[in-house]
Amino acid sequence: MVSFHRLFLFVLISTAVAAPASNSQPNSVYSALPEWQTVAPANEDINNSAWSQDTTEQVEPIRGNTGASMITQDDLALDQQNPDLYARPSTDEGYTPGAKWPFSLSSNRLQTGGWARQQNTNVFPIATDIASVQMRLKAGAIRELHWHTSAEWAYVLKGTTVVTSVNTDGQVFSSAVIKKEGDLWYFPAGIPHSLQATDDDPDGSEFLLVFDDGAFNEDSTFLLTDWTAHIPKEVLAKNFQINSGAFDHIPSKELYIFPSTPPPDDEQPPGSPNGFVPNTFTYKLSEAPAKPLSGGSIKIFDTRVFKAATTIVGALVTVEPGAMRELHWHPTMPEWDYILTGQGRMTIFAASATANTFDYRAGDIGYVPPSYGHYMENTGNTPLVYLELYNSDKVQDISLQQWLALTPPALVKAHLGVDNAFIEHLNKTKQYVVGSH
Ligand SMILES: *[C@@H]1O[C@H](CO)[C@@H](O)[C@H](O)[C@H]1NC(C)=O
Ligand SMILES: CC(=O)N[C@H]1CO[C@H](CO)[C@@H](O)[C@@H]1O
Repeated sequence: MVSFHRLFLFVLISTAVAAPASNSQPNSVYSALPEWQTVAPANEDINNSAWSQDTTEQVEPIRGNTGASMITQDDLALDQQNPDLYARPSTDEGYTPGAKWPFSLSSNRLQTGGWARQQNTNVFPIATDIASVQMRLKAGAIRELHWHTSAEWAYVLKGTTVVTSVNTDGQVFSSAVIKKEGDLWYFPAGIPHSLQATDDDPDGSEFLLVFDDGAFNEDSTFLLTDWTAHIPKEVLAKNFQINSGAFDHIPSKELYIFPSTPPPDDEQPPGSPNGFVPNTFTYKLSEAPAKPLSGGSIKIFDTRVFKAATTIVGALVTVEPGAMRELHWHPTMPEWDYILTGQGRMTIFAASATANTFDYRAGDIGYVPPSYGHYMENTGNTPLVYLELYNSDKVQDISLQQWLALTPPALVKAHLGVDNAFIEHLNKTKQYVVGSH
């Protein structure tokens, strides 16, 4: 059938080329079969998940009449959590890099003051441009004074954290208490800072740290105590112009995360003769209004509202059950996702007939390289809330629907074989999150 159409098309084109040129006559090429009719329509086979994510049933790698049962032992819990891997949709093809990393698979560094676990290219190679750390500090505990070569962006998950910082002009960062879940902080690359949990919450605090470099390693940051432990005492004494006895108690190795007394309420840093940092290092995302959408809501933050955060920007997205973050891509920005609550699935389209689907739940990380087409669909019965972050200074995307709505209809029809009703239905406004259908 296909070859017949191809032949037919060839004959028509040859005729058109051979015919004498005439602008007044309809060109015979116009009667050529549209290309979409010469190619088999997209597969209508089973395209939904073979079972719901997190089912407790015995699952098998079977979809319709493809696949077969598994006859040896397998990790059933993981199979149940990942229906779109274990029995992938028929629309998946080839192999993209893995685009899911559960923090549960990160090796957790336990300290007397709390813990920290990280995701970077060591464990999640696709994420070349963004790494992350989840950290818990007990009430009063300190993540010691330090700096690092990448910038640090943070999202408060729970509790109150006091942050301190000083910039290269000796200006001090003042409004330092990050109280609310959903608020942000940001420290530019190389700028020193500290974090300390207060006892506002008896559990202290927990937060998500995101770095603008996929190879970032939490164990390779520059720590105050690690440095002083590696400087001759007389050099320390000369530097501070004081007797070396002042350093009798400096630690012999780094402290990293350690217990301490909770800071008093509203403790302020020492006043600086140079004043305060010009662009504050915190942003109250919790107080920013969410833009309501047909399938949920979105809060976008970038340098237009949070000036200091020049390398990590993004959106807090809420997708109601059955709804979906629409098909889109980001022209040049890699996307890093963190699921806060609920569950969802995402297919990343890598061009060259390559697309894989991944299932996510709270605590999982997703990643989408620049320009890869994708969506995020809520597959659960509760709202899916997640962070979509980009290593960029602006939030930018191309919506598939908006693109097609703003393209000449004949061109769209020639590609997809859609009718006028579809063309009229296209919305020229970016939807972000579409409702269930
Ligand atoms: C297009 O989308 C906007 C925003 O969601 C909505 O307000 C509007 O009603 C839609 N227009 C049509 C014609 O559906
Ligand atoms: C076999 C199957 O479930 N096919 C479905 C693929 O998706 C479309 C659109 O949701 C459904 O209409 C089909 O029933």
